[in-house]
Amino acid sequence: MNPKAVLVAVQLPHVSDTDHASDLDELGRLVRTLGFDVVATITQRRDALAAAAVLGEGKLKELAELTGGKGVVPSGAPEVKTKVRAKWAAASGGGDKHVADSEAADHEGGDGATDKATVVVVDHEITPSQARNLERATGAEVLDRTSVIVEIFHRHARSREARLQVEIARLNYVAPRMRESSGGKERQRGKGAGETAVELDRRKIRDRIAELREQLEAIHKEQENRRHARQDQLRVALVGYTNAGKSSLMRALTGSDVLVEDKLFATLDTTVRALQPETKPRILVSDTVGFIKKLPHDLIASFRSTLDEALEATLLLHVVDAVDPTHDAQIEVTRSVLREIGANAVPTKVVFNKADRIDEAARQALVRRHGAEGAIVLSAHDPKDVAELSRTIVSFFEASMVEEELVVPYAKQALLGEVYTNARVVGETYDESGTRLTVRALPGAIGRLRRSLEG
Ligand SMILES: Nc1nc2c(ncn2[C@@H]2O[C@H](COP(=O)(O)OP(=O)(O)OP(=O)(O)O)[C@@H](O)[C@H]2O)c(=O)[nH]1
Ligand SMILES: [Mg+2]
Repeated sequence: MNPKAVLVAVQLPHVSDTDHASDLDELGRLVRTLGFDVVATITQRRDALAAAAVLGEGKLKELAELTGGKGVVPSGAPEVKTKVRAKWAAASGGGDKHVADSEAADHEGGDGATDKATVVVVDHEITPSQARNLERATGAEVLDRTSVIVEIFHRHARSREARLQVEIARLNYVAPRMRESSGGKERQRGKGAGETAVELDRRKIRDRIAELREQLEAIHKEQENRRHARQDQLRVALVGYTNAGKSSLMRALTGSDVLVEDKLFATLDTTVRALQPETKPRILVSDTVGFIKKLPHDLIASFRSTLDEALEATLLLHVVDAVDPTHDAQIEVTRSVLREIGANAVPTKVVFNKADRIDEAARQALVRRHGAEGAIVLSAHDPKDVAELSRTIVSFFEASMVEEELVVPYAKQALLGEVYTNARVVGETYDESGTRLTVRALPGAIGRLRRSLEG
């Protein structure tokens, strides 16, 4: 049996009912991705979050009935650390410690009150004292949206790079919240003058972040070299909201076996594969991390290098889940993240995916609204659609390529391989100056080849 969670949200005056509902729906999916059953949702219309514990007194009691707490914020000394915070604090101590995937199971233990929810997830950024008060009133662990996302990233991170990035984001996220973490007082007493425990913790965290950044830097150097080697190649990147079907399209377009899951943030690493059937020169397709609204800023920053892949693409396919009723909002989120990373100048084609799950009227509505911008409506599960998308990609690159003549001197025949990788050779003759090749390639690639042939 999965541990149980209750969602909590305040509907603020400027938020419409539909936005409120879709926010909560998405939060529910995030929480389920983390392995919880969502057993209830408590919402309240208020002008602002209650300063003490997010909800007003009455609603707080209602919530506590689901979690088995008292429903009031007790006055007096604070409680013990929660598990998640304790783990974060432990992780900041050093070592590549990672919370095992069994973390969700931890919540099951404890007092054995299995019918009660053990976690309360708040759909707002809350202060540490609001979190603590809620914990004390409910007896449950309290997470906010950001910590849920950070935790999913943490679970799904596979490569060393993604693990480092998530660890940095966790530390960045936890450090500013350390001030009120309990347990500090006692340690402080034992320490004498100078640094307080909190300052010590913060310094440790900063040192650890610096250390992690160094390791990440080394990985990035390596990647940059690899990217440099690929810079003349034809590159298309799949970007878009989480769960839109980027990896599914990646699989279909490249015949690869990247992970596809009905989970949010299934993909955290960028994978690069050649478009199938292979073209000359070949076209590389990259799959990227998905976006989500209210994505914590430091998470965007830490995944920026993963997204550099998108920045360097010649073409972006912006994949949209045509079935999701909120896809317009998802398109906006994706566009704003692309702007933020500076990828908004890259030519982009919008691809409405999962067309097998919408009816003809909905399909036509999409074409009417977005067809003029060149949007495509398709299904990653339909081989015909995928073949057509593939042809669209190929013709995009064909249109960007130019045909020119290159002379490879006999002394430089070793460069022939490079020409064949980065260009399509459509004609070949020989004379006293060397091999004369008529090639088709992107103008940048031809320029670079020319320089290395003449240099
Ligand atoms: N019916 C239908 N389902 C699809 C289609 N494309 C993807 N899906 C499903 O949608 C879910 C998400 O697909 P993914 O390809 O993992 O999505 P993603 O965009 O890579 O998601 P993240 O990596 O989590 O950001 C999976 O359950 C897929 O099977 C489609 O064309 N039709
Ligand atoms: Mg994916």
